[in-house]
Amino acid sequence: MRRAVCPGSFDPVTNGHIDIVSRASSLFDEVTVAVLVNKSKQSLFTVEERIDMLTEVCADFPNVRIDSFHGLLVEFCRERDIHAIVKGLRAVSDFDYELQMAQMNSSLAPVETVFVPTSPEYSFLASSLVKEVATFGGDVSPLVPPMVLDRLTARLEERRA
Ligand code: COD
Repeated sequence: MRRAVCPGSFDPVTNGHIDIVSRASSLFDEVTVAVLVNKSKQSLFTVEERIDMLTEVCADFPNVRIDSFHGLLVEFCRERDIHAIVKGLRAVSDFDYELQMAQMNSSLAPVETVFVPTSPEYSFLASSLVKEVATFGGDVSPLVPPMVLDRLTARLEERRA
């Protein structure tokens, strides 16, 4: 069984993430989307809320499951017998850091990182920018699934109240 992990913060999941998960699901037998639990990082959505959103938007991919992890990604991979990490590459600016992480991860455990080039329509897309644009009233509807847009709008309204 060829297993892979798509790790990330997913705060919130965007169409760029879904594109990478969809392509990973066609390359591997089983794909785990793993949400990093990072208590030191301020997030807009809780880990449970992010898992809920991912579960809903990935429901059409039968070989994709959602999980969370804390600590080192390679430990998560070791525990689940996963030997591939799938990452999306948006631009050259992503490459330096992603290469460094890939090399560090493979020095720690028998895992390969597979880079999938982003689809051009998502090359500028990042969760942080989606949150910033939405906070200031910009239209992010082409960038996230409708359910995520609803939750994002509701969360930002709660924060403003
Ligand atoms: N197009 C294509 N791919 C995209 C896009 C897009 N528009 N947006 C995001 N992605 C992909 C990228 O591959 C990205 O890496 C991934 O989705 C997740 O993105 P985010 O922004 O949700 O998550 P990050 O970047 O905060 O996630 C970082 C990790 C959690 C992967 C990383 O910090 C990690 O592995 N941490 C665990 C601790 C660890 O093991 N550290 C040692 C590393 S050497």
